[in-house]
Amino acid sequence: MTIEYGAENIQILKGLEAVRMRPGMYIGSTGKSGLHHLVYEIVDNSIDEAMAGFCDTIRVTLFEDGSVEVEDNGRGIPTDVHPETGKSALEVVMTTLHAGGKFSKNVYKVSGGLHGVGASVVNALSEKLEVWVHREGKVYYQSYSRGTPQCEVMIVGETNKTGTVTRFRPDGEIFSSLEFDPDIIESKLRELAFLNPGLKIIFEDKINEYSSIFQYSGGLREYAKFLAKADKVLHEVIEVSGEWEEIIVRIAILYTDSYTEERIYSYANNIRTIDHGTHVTAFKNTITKMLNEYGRTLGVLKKDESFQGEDVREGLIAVISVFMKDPEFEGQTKSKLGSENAGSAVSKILRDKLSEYFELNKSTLKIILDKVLKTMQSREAARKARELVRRKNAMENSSLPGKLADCVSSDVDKCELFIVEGDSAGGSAKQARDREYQAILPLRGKILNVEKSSIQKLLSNEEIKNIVVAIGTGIGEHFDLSKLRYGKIIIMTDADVDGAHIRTLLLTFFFRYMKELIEDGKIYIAMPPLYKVDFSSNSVYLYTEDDFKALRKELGETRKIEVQRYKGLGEMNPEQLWETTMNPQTRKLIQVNIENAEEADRLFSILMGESPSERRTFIEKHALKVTYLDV
Ligand code: 0RA
Repeated sequence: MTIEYGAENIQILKGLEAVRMRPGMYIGSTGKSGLHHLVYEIVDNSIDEAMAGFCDTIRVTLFEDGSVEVEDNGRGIPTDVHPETGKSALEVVMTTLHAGGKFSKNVYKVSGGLHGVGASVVNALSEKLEVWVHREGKVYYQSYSRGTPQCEVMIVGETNKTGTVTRFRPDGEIFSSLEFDPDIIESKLRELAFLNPGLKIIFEDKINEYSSIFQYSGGLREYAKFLAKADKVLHEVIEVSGEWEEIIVRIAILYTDSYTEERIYSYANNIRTIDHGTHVTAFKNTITKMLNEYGRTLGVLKKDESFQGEDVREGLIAVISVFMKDPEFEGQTKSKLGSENAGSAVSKILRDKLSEYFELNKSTLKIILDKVLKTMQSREAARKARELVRRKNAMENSSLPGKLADCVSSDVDKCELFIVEGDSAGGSAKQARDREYQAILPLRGKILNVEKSSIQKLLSNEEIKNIVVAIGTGIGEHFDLSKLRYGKIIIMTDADVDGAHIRTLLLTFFFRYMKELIEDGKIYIAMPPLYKVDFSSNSVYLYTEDDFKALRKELGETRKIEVQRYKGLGEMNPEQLWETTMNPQTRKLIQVNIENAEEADRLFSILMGESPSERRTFIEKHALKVTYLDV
């Protein structure tokens, strides 16, 4: 088959050549993100067809040869031949830059930037692309290589369906990696299904033989519930929507009783605006204003009190989606909505519709006000506690806690602070220690019920305050490493569940408020022995269950052995405590070390979070493990 290269063809080739010369301009990058962008571009066209009301199912398939296929049951890309150019509309769409908009009546189609660049860009960046259009009883087909048609549009069969199938294999000359990440694609498709209620999106991964179907009639309502995951939700999802000056606004609001910061997912024309923008700013301002007004009228707030934005957003999940003509995006990655009128639309719709909703659902309003009030009170309490700590820090050594048995030396690197569970073990430790370098701070038994405490409450706890004052650095934004009073801070707790709780609580506290101490390797966990075994005038201490089992095996059944199992530090006399747990020559210490701070934060959140089952699993898996950890 011969293809004529007229003036117009040359023009087209130039256009697609530009795409191949500077792919980043069209799809953001030639890395993983750009590669995945190709899929979204093609899916986006089918979503447009769905939004226009002509398509209800989209199927996305990953093939073993590295190609992706997107199939929809829309009207099919028009195939009629343009009388002047003699070309099929299909070919024009697939080979002309920005041709998409010409055919699409969808006013919410985003043009320019990284979005909606169209099928032709994907075509230009694919080693091979094939398209099948089912339309008017026939199957039309054309294939391309790097954007250039390999044949005319031809009829390859008959059909009783309508729709478009596009299969493409990205070009190895362009992309640094050709491997699609099925998880990334799957979650993108799930997101699109949430944003387009009713639309069925089928994902099929032929490489891993995995498939899933996403279809949510509840749209954003279901999305908010999905985002809440394990958190306890405080009410039914609130959904408000409306249109103002041709901007469609849809918002879902859901409060959980978690202490986490807000989770706001925002979109403009189905495009995720990671860096938020005008729509989100308007949402935050309006909801804060409204809850303050309600709080005041309903007497929840005192005259001189008001909710801060952060109070209103703690534990909040919100999905904000706007549709508008010609949205403007800002920032390096064009992921922040800049259009001012989107903000106005959100403010207007939210104010009107949310007050209507609260009018009909007073109990929900009350629940939300209570939650926000509690957050405000904790924030106040935390602020007071911080101030107290700061004031204490400012004072001289004389203000060191009375319970602290400080060491003599002021050589910080050599000095150690033992934080000891229980007054009785504290007493033994005081007798056992090397008073030149070792300081002892006993903690009263159960310092706090870790299961029920918010981190804010911790700050006003007397024992925690003592720790902060003894360490000397202050906390949070006032943390000052140069004021550190000990080179090692050693947590010494019993080898039981309570001990594990206290240790986890202290670690959470250090992680949140004195992270640098962990990063600098200043925090340690003491390892008291689990067993003392006496046999034939020998006496050994064993620190792990495994070591104990190994010794039993070694000694066999025949010899007479005496086993003592230590349940708490209090069961050891000062000499034993010194020898086994405190003497730098013989003791075992675990250095607390955050290799992956993000992961640690997540685990700590679970511990402090609201899902009892998740927390229990976490404690069993992580906290208790430390009890029997090998050095
Ligand atoms: C413009 C007009 C018509 C269909 C489409 C675009 C269309 C494009 C894509 C891209 C992927 N799937 C698609 N489905 C439809 C139809 C015009 C008509 O039939 O009157």
